[in-house]
Amino acid sequence: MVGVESYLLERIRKEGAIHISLLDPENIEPEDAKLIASEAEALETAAIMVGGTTLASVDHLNAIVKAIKASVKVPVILFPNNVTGISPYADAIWFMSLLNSTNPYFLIGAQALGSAIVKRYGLEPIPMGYIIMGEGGAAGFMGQAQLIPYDKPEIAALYALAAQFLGMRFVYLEAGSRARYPIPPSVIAKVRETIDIPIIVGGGIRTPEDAEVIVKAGANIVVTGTMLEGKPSNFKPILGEIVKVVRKTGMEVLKNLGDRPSFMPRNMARR
Ligand code: 1GP
Repeated sequence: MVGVESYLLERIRKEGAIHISLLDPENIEPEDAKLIASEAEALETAAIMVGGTTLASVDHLNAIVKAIKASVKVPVILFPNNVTGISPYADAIWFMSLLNSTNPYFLIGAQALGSAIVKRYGLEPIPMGYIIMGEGGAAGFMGQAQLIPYDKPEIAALYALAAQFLGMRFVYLEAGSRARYPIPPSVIAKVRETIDIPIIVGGGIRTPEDAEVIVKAGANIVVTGTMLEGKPSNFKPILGEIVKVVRKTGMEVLKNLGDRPSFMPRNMARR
Protein backbone atom coordinates (compact mmCIF):
# COMPACT_ATOMS: atom_id res chain seq x y z
CA MET A 1 0.00 0.00 0.00
CA VAL A 2 1.18 3.48 -0.83
CA GLY A 3 2.10 5.48 2.28
CA VAL A 4 -0.59 7.58 3.90
CA GLU A 5 1.41 10.79 3.57
CA SER A 6 1.97 10.18 -0.16
CA TYR A 7 -1.73 9.43 -0.55
CA LEU A 8 -2.69 12.72 1.15
CA LEU A 9 -0.18 14.73 -0.87
CA GLU A 10 -1.27 13.15 -4.12
CA ARG A 11 -4.92 13.94 -3.43
CA ILE A 12 -4.08 17.50 -2.45
CA ARG A 13 -1.95 17.86 -5.58
CA LYS A 14 -4.87 16.77 -7.72
CA GLU A 15 -7.78 18.30 -5.84
CA GLY A 16 -6.26 21.30 -4.06
CA ALA A 17 -8.09 20.51 -0.85
CA ILE A 18 -9.53 17.45 0.85
CA HIS A 19 -11.78 16.72 3.80
CA ILE A 20 -10.89 14.50 6.74
CA SER A 21 -13.38 13.23 9.33
CA LEU A 22 -12.32 13.20 12.96
CA LEU A 23 -13.80 10.73 15.43
CA ASP A 24 -13.27 11.27 19.14
CA PRO A 25 -13.32 7.85 20.88
CA GLU A 26 -14.54 9.48 24.07
CA ASN A 27 -17.84 10.45 22.52
CA ILE A 28 -18.70 7.22 20.69
CA GLU A 29 -18.86 3.43 20.92
CA PRO A 30 -17.30 1.07 18.35
CA GLU A 31 -20.67 0.43 16.68
CA ASP A 32 -21.22 4.17 16.16
CA ALA A 33 -17.67 4.55 14.88
CA LYS A 34 -18.22 1.87 12.28
CA LEU A 35 -21.37 3.50 11.01
CA ILE A 36 -20.10 7.09 11.06
CA ALA A 37 -16.84 6.18 9.32
CA SER A 38 -18.52 4.23 6.54
CA GLU A 39 -21.09 6.99 5.97
CA ALA A 40 -18.27 9.55 5.83
CA GLU A 41 -16.32 7.39 3.39
CA ALA A 42 -19.39 7.05 1.17
CA LEU A 43 -19.56 10.85 1.11
CA GLU A 44 -15.93 10.86 -0.06
CA THR A 45 -14.09 12.04 2.99
CA ALA A 46 -10.40 11.34 2.27
CA ALA A 47 -9.36 9.76 5.58
CA ILE A 48 -10.52 9.18 9.14
CA MET A 49 -8.64 10.72 12.05
CA VAL A 50 -9.07 9.25 15.51
CA GLY A 51 -8.27 11.11 18.71
CA GLY A 52 -9.56 13.37 21.45
CA THR A 53 -8.16 15.78 23.99
CA THR A 54 -9.03 13.83 27.13
CA LEU A 55 -8.65 10.30 25.75
CA ALA A 56 -7.16 7.99 28.37
CA SER A 57 -8.32 4.45 27.60
CA VAL A 58 -6.10 2.63 25.16
CA ASP A 59 -8.54 -0.32 25.17
CA HIS A 60 -11.39 1.88 24.04
CA LEU A 61 -9.20 3.55 21.42
CA ASN A 62 -8.16 0.14 20.08
CA ALA A 63 -11.78 -1.01 19.87
CA ILE A 64 -12.77 2.14 17.98
CA VAL A 65 -9.85 1.97 15.54
CA LYS A 66 -10.46 -1.74 14.88
CA ALA A 67 -14.13 -1.07 14.19
CA ILE A 68 -13.29 1.75 11.76
CA LYS A 69 -10.59 -0.29 9.99
CA ALA A 70 -13.09 -3.10 9.48
CA SER A 71 -15.55 -0.79 7.77
CA VAL A 72 -13.56 1.61 5.55
CA LYS A 73 -10.80 1.56 2.95
CA VAL A 74 -9.60 5.14 3.44
CA PRO A 75 -6.60 5.52 5.76
CA VAL A 76 -7.07 5.78 9.50
CA ILE A 77 -4.73 8.33 11.08
CA LEU A 78 -4.22 8.75 14.80
CA PHE A 79 -4.49 12.27 16.22
CA PRO A 80 -2.94 11.70 19.66
CA ASN A 81 -3.42 13.84 22.74
CA ASN A 82 -0.79 11.89 24.63
CA VAL A 83 1.03 8.54 24.60
CA THR A 84 -2.33 6.90 25.33
CA GLY A 85 -3.52 7.99 21.88
CA ILE A 86 -1.42 5.36 20.06
CA SER A 87 -3.06 2.25 18.61
CA PRO A 88 -1.38 -0.52 16.57
CA TYR A 89 -4.53 -0.91 14.46
CA ALA A 90 -4.27 2.46 12.66
CA ASP A 91 -2.37 3.12 9.42
CA ALA A 92 -0.52 6.25 10.42
CA ILE A 93 -0.09 8.80 13.19
CA TRP A 94 0.21 12.56 13.06
CA PHE A 95 3.59 12.77 14.78
CA MET A 96 2.83 16.19 16.14
CA SER A 97 4.25 18.80 18.45
CA LEU A 98 2.06 21.46 20.04
CA LEU A 99 4.31 24.31 19.01
CA ASN A 100 2.77 27.00 21.18
CA SER A 101 2.57 24.94 24.34
CA THR A 102 4.32 26.37 27.37
CA ASN A 103 4.98 22.84 28.64
CA PRO A 104 7.95 20.95 27.15
CA TYR A 105 6.00 17.71 27.62
CA PHE A 106 3.70 18.65 24.74
CA LEU A 107 6.57 19.98 22.65
CA ILE A 108 8.85 16.92 22.82
CA GLY A 109 8.32 14.89 26.01
CA ALA A 110 5.28 12.88 24.91
CA GLN A 111 6.82 12.42 21.47
CA ALA A 112 10.00 10.94 22.97
CA LEU A 113 7.95 8.58 25.14
CA GLY A 114 5.73 7.55 22.25
CA SER A 115 8.38 7.19 19.57
CA ALA A 116 9.46 3.62 20.38
CA ILE A 117 5.90 2.33 20.41
CA VAL A 118 5.13 4.03 17.09
CA LYS A 119 8.14 2.21 15.68
CA ARG A 120 7.21 -1.11 17.27
CA TYR A 121 3.68 -0.91 15.89
CA GLY A 122 4.95 -0.02 12.42
CA LEU A 123 2.75 3.08 12.31
CA GLU A 124 3.64 5.61 9.62
CA PRO A 125 4.63 8.82 11.44
CA ILE A 126 3.63 12.00 9.61
CA PRO A 127 5.47 15.00 11.11
CA MET A 128 3.11 17.87 11.85
CA GLY A 129 3.29 21.19 13.67
CA TYR A 130 0.18 21.86 15.75
CA ILE A 131 -0.77 25.45 16.56
CA ILE A 132 -3.75 26.29 18.77
CA MET A 133 -5.45 29.65 18.35
CA GLY A 134 -8.38 31.73 19.50
CA GLU A 135 -10.22 30.32 22.49
CA GLY A 136 -8.43 27.01 21.97
CA GLY A 137 -11.06 24.82 23.63
CA ALA A 138 -10.12 21.77 25.66
CA ALA A 139 -7.01 21.13 23.54
CA GLY A 140 -5.68 24.59 24.36
CA PHE A 141 -6.33 24.10 28.08
CA MET A 142 -4.95 20.57 28.37
CA GLY A 143 -2.01 21.34 26.09
CA GLN A 144 -1.16 24.45 28.12
CA ALA A 145 -0.99 26.46 24.94
CA GLN A 146 -0.16 30.12 24.85
CA LEU A 147 -3.13 30.81 22.61
CA ILE A 148 -2.45 32.94 19.56
CA PRO A 149 -5.18 35.58 19.13
CA TYR A 150 -7.08 35.58 15.84
CA ASP A 151 -6.09 39.19 15.23
CA LYS A 152 -2.39 38.26 15.25
CA PRO A 153 -2.04 36.23 12.02
CA GLU A 154 1.61 37.22 11.77
CA ILE A 155 2.37 35.27 14.97
CA ALA A 156 0.64 32.16 13.61
CA ALA A 157 2.68 32.56 10.42
CA LEU A 158 5.95 32.67 12.40
CA TYR A 159 5.12 29.44 14.24
CA ALA A 160 4.09 27.82 10.96
CA LEU A 161 7.30 28.88 9.23
CA ALA A 162 9.35 27.58 12.15
CA ALA A 163 7.50 24.25 11.76
CA GLN A 164 8.45 24.13 8.09
CA PHE A 165 12.07 25.02 8.82
CA LEU A 166 12.18 22.29 11.47
CA GLY A 167 11.20 19.79 8.80
CA MET A 168 7.57 19.24 9.72
CA ARG A 169 5.54 18.39 6.66
CA PHE A 170 2.08 19.67 7.62
CA VAL A 171 0.86 22.53 9.78
CA TYR A 172 -2.44 22.27 11.68
CA LEU A 173 -4.22 25.48 12.66
CA GLU A 174 -6.55 24.45 15.48
CA ALA A 175 -9.41 26.54 16.84
CA GLY A 176 -10.34 23.84 19.37
CA SER A 177 -13.13 21.33 19.05
CA ARG A 178 -16.58 23.01 19.15
CA ALA A 179 -14.93 26.42 18.87
CA ARG A 180 -17.44 29.22 18.49
CA TYR A 181 -15.48 30.65 15.57
CA PRO A 182 -13.32 28.62 13.19
CA ILE A 183 -9.84 29.88 12.28
CA PRO A 184 -10.51 33.12 10.34
CA PRO A 185 -9.51 33.41 6.67
CA SER A 186 -7.13 36.29 7.45
CA VAL A 187 -5.02 33.90 9.56
CA ILE A 188 -5.07 31.10 6.98
CA ALA A 189 -4.17 33.49 4.16
CA LYS A 190 -1.23 34.90 6.12
CA VAL A 191 0.09 31.41 6.90
CA ARG A 192 -0.51 30.36 3.28
CA GLU A 193 1.60 33.20 1.91
CA THR A 194 4.35 32.40 4.41
CA ILE A 195 4.81 28.64 4.16
CA ASP A 196 5.06 26.06 1.39
CA ILE A 197 3.73 22.97 3.14
CA PRO A 198 0.09 21.85 3.36
CA ILE A 199 -2.17 23.54 5.89
CA ILE A 200 -4.75 21.63 7.93
CA VAL A 201 -7.57 23.63 9.52
CA GLY A 202 -10.01 22.38 12.15
CA GLY A 203 -12.21 23.39 15.03
CA GLY A 204 -15.73 24.81 14.90
CA ILE A 205 -16.35 24.16 11.20
CA ARG A 206 -20.08 23.52 10.89
CA THR A 207 -21.28 24.66 7.48
CA PRO A 208 -20.31 24.42 3.80
CA GLU A 209 -19.86 28.21 3.90
CA ASP A 210 -17.27 27.88 6.69
CA ALA A 211 -15.44 25.24 4.66
CA GLU A 212 -15.51 27.28 1.46
CA VAL A 213 -14.01 30.35 3.13
CA ILE A 214 -11.30 28.21 4.73
CA VAL A 215 -10.26 26.54 1.47
CA LYS A 216 -10.38 29.82 -0.46
CA ALA A 217 -7.99 31.28 2.11
CA GLY A 218 -5.51 28.47 1.43
CA ALA A 219 -6.26 25.41 3.56
CA ASN A 220 -5.46 22.02 2.02
CA ILE A 221 -7.17 19.80 4.58
CA VAL A 222 -10.42 20.64 6.33
CA VAL A 223 -11.18 18.60 9.46
CA THR A 224 -14.62 18.25 10.99
CA GLY A 225 -15.28 16.27 14.14
CA THR A 226 -18.18 17.22 16.37
CA MET A 227 -20.72 17.50 13.57
CA LEU A 228 -20.31 13.75 12.91
CA GLU A 229 -21.39 12.72 16.36
CA GLY A 230 -25.14 12.90 15.84
CA LYS A 231 -27.32 10.47 13.95
CA PRO A 232 -26.12 9.80 10.39
CA SER A 233 -29.48 10.98 9.06
CA ASN A 234 -28.77 14.35 10.66
CA PHE A 235 -25.17 14.83 9.61
CA LYS A 236 -25.17 13.18 6.18
CA PRO A 237 -26.64 16.04 4.12
CA ILE A 238 -24.40 18.67 5.68
CA LEU A 239 -21.26 16.52 5.60
CA GLY A 240 -21.92 15.69 1.95
CA GLU A 241 -22.17 19.40 1.18
CA ILE A 242 -18.99 20.18 3.12
CA VAL A 243 -16.95 17.49 1.33
CA LYS A 244 -18.26 18.69 -2.04
CA VAL A 245 -17.53 22.34 -1.39
CA VAL A 246 -14.02 21.55 -0.12
CA ARG A 247 -13.19 19.71 -3.34
CA LYS A 248 -14.90 22.20 -5.64
CA THR A 249 -13.22 25.18 -4.00
CA GLY A 250 -9.92 23.31 -3.87
CA MET A 251 -10.08 22.75 -7.63
CA GLU A 252 -10.84 26.44 -8.19
CA VAL A 253 -7.89 27.47 -6.06
CA LEU A 254 -5.64 25.07 -8.02
CA LYS A 255 -6.88 26.49 -11.30
CA ASN A 256 -6.15 30.03 -10.20
CA LEU A 257 -2.65 28.94 -9.27
CA GLY A 258 -2.13 27.55 -12.77
CA ASP A 259 -2.19 23.96 -11.54
CA ARG A 260 0.61 24.62 -9.11
CA PRO A 261 -0.33 22.87 -5.89
CA SER A 262 -0.83 25.61 -3.33
CA PHE A 263 1.65 23.99 -0.98
CA MET A 264 4.46 23.81 -3.52
CA PRO A 265 7.31 26.25 -3.07
CA ARG A 266 6.72 29.39 -5.07
CA ASN A 267 9.93 28.82 -7.05
CA MET A 268 8.55 25.48 -8.24
CA ALA A 269 5.68 26.97 -10.22
CA ARG A 270 4.85 25.11 -13.41
CA ARG A 271 7.46 25.91 -16.01
C1 1GP B 1 -10.66 19.38 16.85
O1 1GP B 1 -10.16 20.46 14.83
C2 1GP B 1 -10.86 19.41 15.38
O2 1GP B 1 -9.39 18.92 17.14
C3 1GP B 1 -12.31 19.35 15.01
O3 1GP B 1 -13.13 20.31 15.65
O4 1GP B 1 -15.00 19.02 16.66
O5 1GP B 1 -15.23 21.48 16.20
O6 1GP B 1 -15.19 19.84 14.32
P1 1GP B 1 -14.72 20.15 15.69
